[in-house]
Amino acid sequence: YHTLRLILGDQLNINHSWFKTTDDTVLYVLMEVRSETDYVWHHIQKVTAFFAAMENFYLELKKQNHNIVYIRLDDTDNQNTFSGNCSALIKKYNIRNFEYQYPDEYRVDKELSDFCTKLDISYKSFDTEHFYTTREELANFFQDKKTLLMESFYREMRKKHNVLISAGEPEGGQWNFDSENRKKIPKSHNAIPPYVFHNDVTDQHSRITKAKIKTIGRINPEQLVWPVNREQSLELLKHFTDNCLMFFGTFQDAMQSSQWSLYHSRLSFSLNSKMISPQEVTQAVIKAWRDNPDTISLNQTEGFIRQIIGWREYMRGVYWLKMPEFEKVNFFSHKNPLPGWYWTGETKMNCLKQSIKQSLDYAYAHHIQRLMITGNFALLAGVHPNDVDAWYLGIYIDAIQWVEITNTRGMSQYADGGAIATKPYTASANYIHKMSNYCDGCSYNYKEKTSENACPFNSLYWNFHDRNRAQLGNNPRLAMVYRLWDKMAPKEKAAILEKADCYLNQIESL
Ligand code: FAD
Ligand code: DLZ
Ligand code: SF4
Repeated sequence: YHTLRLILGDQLNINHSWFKTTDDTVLYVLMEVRSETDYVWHHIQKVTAFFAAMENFYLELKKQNHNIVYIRLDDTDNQNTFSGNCSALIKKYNIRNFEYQYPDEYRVDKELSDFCTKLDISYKSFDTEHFYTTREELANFFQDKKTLLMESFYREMRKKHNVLISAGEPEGGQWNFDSENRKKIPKSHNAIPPYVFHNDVTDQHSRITKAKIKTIGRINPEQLVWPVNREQSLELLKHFTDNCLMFFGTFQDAMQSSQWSLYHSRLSFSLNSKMISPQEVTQAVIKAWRDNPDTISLNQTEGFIRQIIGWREYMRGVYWLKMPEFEKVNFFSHKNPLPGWYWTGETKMNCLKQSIKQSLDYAYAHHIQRLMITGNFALLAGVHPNDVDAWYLGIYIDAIQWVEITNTRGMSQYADGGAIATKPYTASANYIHKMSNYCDGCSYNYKEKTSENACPFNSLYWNFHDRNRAQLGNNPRLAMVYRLWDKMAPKEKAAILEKADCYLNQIESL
């Protein structure tokens, strides 16, 4: 072979121009490596899903007559890093040219560019041909602007890619229909069950177990629920447009006990591994909306499109703008460890118990559970963002650092001091009660702040704003919060702060 082409586990894009023609001088490689399985404690479903998807991709390329090697975890000559295995292959096959696609993660990007500068053969890197935007596009867009406002980036994306635009104007005369969305699930409403697969990943699972890789969460390796190839990813997309899109916006922020995904698409793993593209998801959703005007309204459609061409591309751009400094930011100087029950779900707080248990069961929680339950609590409790990141980066099926850290450290923990969010995403029990039925089955009382079994979110909420007043007091979006706090009687304030201290001191047993 003349050329070695490396494919990373999250680069499973069969429509990439690399694969348009076969070339006998090109050798492709996919590899299971400890550098990727061990940089954090991943959920076992995430590692098996990545391995299974990688193997299916390997089989597909083989079927299309490409030369490809697949290095398994248990191969005796596995060097367990991308660069180690590539070096060995370059030597073995007397390769004269090395090629790879831009990694989405800073760490891997650095590993590969360092590797290349040491090579004595030629090398070249390629776009992944997946995202709407390039790495630098967001930085260029915001160059002369003071803030990184998602909404302005999103509108630009709509116009540039002609998505939900008619005669130069936003479809329906508005860019955003959020005011029609975000309803609680009514008692009489039965949400449809999640569409799941039954993939047998016992092979991958036993490899991981034998290698003694430290993982978290639960799995039934005979029935992995996640899509592990392109066909299944497209099937999940079809299920979404047929059955979920019609309620997506309406119930986007709702949470319900024992309902682990409601009307969310669960396409994040398929997208982040690049088995499907954001363009085809966008097109399918718009087609479903146009074909079904009686059942699918614009607010559902726009709400979903904003996640794909807005938030997802935005987070990617922010990642490349802010890394590597982003890994270190800690605006509030938070230092507390993550409570141990984040790893077990063993807490009396029902909202946290439900959100964490389902994360351990399915490697999944939907956005509002991540932001307003687990993220909100960690922020109020002053947990070090490193601990928060390590948890989110491991536990979710879709967690790859570019989209994990921007959402966690940035959006959820406000550790960037407001680069992404205009105010910290905090809430007391009032919000959780409004958007879910969690409080109905809880040992704590959502209405209480200081009594014996008062909901911890209530006192911690005020404690957070009181202790961070120096940093947040001038934020106009928090003026109301501080006005309310200042209006409270000194005795009540003292009781709330005392209750918060008491809860923080016994956080492991909450
Ligand atoms: P849906 O609700 O159906 O949304 C559709 C798609 O839109 C998603 O698949 C995703 O690709 C995209 N999307 C939606 N919201 C966001 C967002 N805020 N940022 C980027 N893309 C978005 N998403 C990840 O893909 N990986 C992560 O590691 C990740 N970590 C998160 C951590 C925290 C603390 C928070 C608050 C959010 C995180 N998100 C992450 C964003 C979002 O919660 C998930 O993308 C979503 O829950 C995935 O489920 P879904 O496919 O059913 O999404
Ligand atoms: C997440 C993951 C895991 C668990 N294992 C592998 C692996 O063994 N080999 C691989 O190529 N990729 C894996 N991945 C995905 C990578 O971590 C991902 O490609 C990088 O983070 C670059 O974005
Ligand atoms: Fe969560 Fe408090 Fe409601 Fe319990 S009462 S579910 S802890 S918000």
